[in-house]
Formats: sequence, C-alpha cells, structure tokens
Amino acid sequence: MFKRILVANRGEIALRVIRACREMGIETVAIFSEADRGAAYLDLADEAFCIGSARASDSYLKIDRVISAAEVGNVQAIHPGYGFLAENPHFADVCRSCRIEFIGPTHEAMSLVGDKNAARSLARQIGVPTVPGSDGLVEDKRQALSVARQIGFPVLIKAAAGGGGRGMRVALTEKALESALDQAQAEAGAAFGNADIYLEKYVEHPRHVEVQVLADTHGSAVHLWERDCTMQRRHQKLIEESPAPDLDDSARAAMCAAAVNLVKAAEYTNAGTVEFIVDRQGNFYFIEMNARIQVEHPVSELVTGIDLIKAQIRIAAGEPLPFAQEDICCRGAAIECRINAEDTTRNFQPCPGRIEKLIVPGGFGVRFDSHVYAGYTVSPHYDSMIGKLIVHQPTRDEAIACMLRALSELRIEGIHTTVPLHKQLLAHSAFAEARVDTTFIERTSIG
Ligand code: MV4
Repeated sequence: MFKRILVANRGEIALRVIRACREMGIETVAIFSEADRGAAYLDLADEAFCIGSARASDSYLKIDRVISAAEVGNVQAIHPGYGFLAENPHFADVCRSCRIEFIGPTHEAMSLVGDKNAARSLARQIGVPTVPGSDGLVEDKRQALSVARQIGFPVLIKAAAGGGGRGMRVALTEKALESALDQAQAEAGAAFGNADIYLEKYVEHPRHVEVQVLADTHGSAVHLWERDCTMQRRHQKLIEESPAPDLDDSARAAMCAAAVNLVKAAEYTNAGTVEFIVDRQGNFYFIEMNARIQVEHPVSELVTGIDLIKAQIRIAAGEPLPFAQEDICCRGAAIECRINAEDTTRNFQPCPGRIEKLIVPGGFGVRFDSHVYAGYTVSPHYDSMIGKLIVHQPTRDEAIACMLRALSELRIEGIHTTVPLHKQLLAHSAFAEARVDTTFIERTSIG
C-alpha cells in the first residue's frame, strides 16, 4: 500500500480524500493556490504546498507544478479528485512517466471513454443500447441529412470531444440542420480543438440515470447500482439519489449489467460512471462514460456501504476487489443536495463572500461533506459548490423527510445558497412522485 499520496484538488473533495487516507494510515500532501491559502482542511494534510496563483490555469491545472509538488513531497501516488486534471489523459501519462501512480484509469482507457464517439461505437459493438443515430462520426452535410431523415427529427448534434452537455446542439427541422451543424463544428473546434461530431435522435424529457462501477487491475469489475441525477439545471446537477425512483427491476438489472460489460470491453480500471438517459417509456440508452470519481459518489457509498475513495486507492495500489457482485447490496434510499453559493432568485448567479455563521445538521442518517466553516470566505475563482448534504434512510419517503429536516437545521449566513431552493424542490409533489425530467427546473417557476 502507498505510504504517501498527493491530493491534486481543493475544497470538499480534497478533504474527502484526506479523510480516507487518514483512516488507511496513508500520509497526505495537499496543494493549494493563493486563493486557498489558510483553508482549514489544509491543516489535516501532513504537508501542503502552494503551487500558484488563484486562477486554476496557473495552479491546479499546471501539470509541471503538480508533479513538482509530488516529487518534493515524496509521494507514491496522486489522487486527482474531480474536475481540474482528473480526466486529462496526458496528466495520467505524465504521472506514469514519473513513476507516480495515478489513482484512476490508465491514460489509454481514459482516452477511449473521453472520445464520446469511440465510447458509443464500443457500446454498440457489444450490444449496449445507444440512442439511434449516425454510425460513427458525421463527415458532411449530405450524410447528416440522410441520417436525420432515417431517425427523424429532432436530432442532437454532439461533439466527440464534448461531454457533460458541452458541445451539444439540437436541430428541430431539416431547415435548421445545416446551420446547427456549422455551429456545432465551429464550437467544438474552438472549445476542444477537435471539430468531430456525431448525430443522435434527440430524446425529449429524459431522466438521467448513471451506474457507478469499480474495476480492479486483475480483470474484475462490479457495479454499485445506479444514481438518478435528473434534478439539474443547465447541466449542473442539484439533487442526486439512489436507487433511481420509477425504474423497473428488469431495466435496472439490464442497465447495471450493460455498464459492467462496457467497463470490461474498454479494459477500464478504477472508479467510473456509465451514464444513461431513460425515455418516457422506460427505455434506456448509453450516452457517455465519466473516468473519475463524481461529486455525487456519496449516495452510492451510503446505499452500498462501500467507501469509494478507499476502493480507488486500493485498486491503484494493485489490490484485487475485496467483494463480488453478489456481495453488493443496495440498502435503503440516499439523497444528496448540492449546496452552492448561488442566488437562485438571480439566475443562479454565483455569490462568493464570507460565511458569517454556519450551523451544520446532524443526527441519524445525515452526512455533510464540506470544507467550509464560519469565517470561511468563498472564493470567486472556483465553482460555487460549498458542500453536499447527504441523507440515508430505509425508504425514499423517509429520506425526503430526513433531508427536509436536515435542510431546516442547516444555517448559512452571509452568502446566498441553494438551500431555500432545495427546500422547495424536496417538498414538491412532483419530486415525491418522481414525476420530473431534466427540464423540470427550467419549466417550473421554482428557482
Ligand atoms: C442526450 C439527451 C437527449 N437525447 N442525448 C446531457 C449531458 C450529456 N451527458 C448528454 N446529455 C444528454 N444527451 C440524446 N440523444 C439529453 C441529455 C441530457 C440533457 C439534455 C438537456 C438538458 C438537460 C439534460 C440533462 C441530462 C441529459
């Protein structure tokens, strides 16, 4: 096992990784930017290095500085958390060249799933359901039109290098297709340096369900059931839960099995997430795979009892998975609310500033993953998430009641947060009855 790990991230996920390491007897080296100097979680690491100024591109994204900190800090492995360098195959490859274990998939597997078209082609090859669309990349307008006529409008143009909703464009009609293609290609080229696109039928009003997977370096792969992340706004998830409400047992089993098959076919190792959309008829389709630990991983931890960060570290150290698929049960129901420093009444505008007062909820089944405290100043330089409130109860109804109780205890003064919005969402009959789709927040007057 590793003696010392560098945590190449900040905020709540850096703290989450430091906590797991402490329990495993592993020393930690933290890195921070000028904007994060003095943050309390840094004291929990054994050592901390400043690696640059506030801008992420001058600190957390600078591969040479992160590697220098790892060398000086004398670590054997790097945990990237999520965001920043977590899904950068070049960084994973540099770690390997420097003989530092990257706690995540190999750069080859990461490159494969990072190419959304290649991942989709692999899924089709092995019989994982995908949305009807082009057979690979779309090369020209004639081909796009022929595919669109076959599958019918509306169609969705996706960038091969996109993902997470970036670089997508809907074309509602044949007339709109040509300019949508031009725009999609220009945007993808500018944003990702890769203008490759492919076409899918646009599935309207879907639910968003993803399967958590773990795979070791000995050929063993398992799933940890699914998470429903339908409650989101402009591709920013707000509430995640497990199990997915309103998913029948056979679809659930088929989706989880498909996720494991895909992971094996991609020779993917470590933790990952396979994303699906579910249409109104309950059909599911693979859309993409994420090669990282995700923000919402705690809901899967609570229903399965498996510490995903410890599992990631053990897999990277070459240990075999200590459980088989049949050992992984989904018990009860877990819900997570992302607490963001945003003013939901002003178009979710970020609200950095000083937290004057903080009261954290507790009690049976309540977990609060956060690096903030009274007196902490939320920086404008990074994303606005300041914590995650997660609950676990025997049933979904009890989890909703528990979350409402915990939200009512949670007091954050000095900045606007998403707490009032969460209270509204959790109390809404549409959420209780699982009658929401990915457009719910935009469609209703809430938020
Ligand atoms: C789709 C889709 C509908 N049809 N693909 C969004 C994020 C990225 N992982 C892929 N996503 C989607 N792909 C087809 N063919 C719907 C989504 C989607 C979504 C779209 C618009 C607004 C919110 C959304 C939330 C989740 C998924």
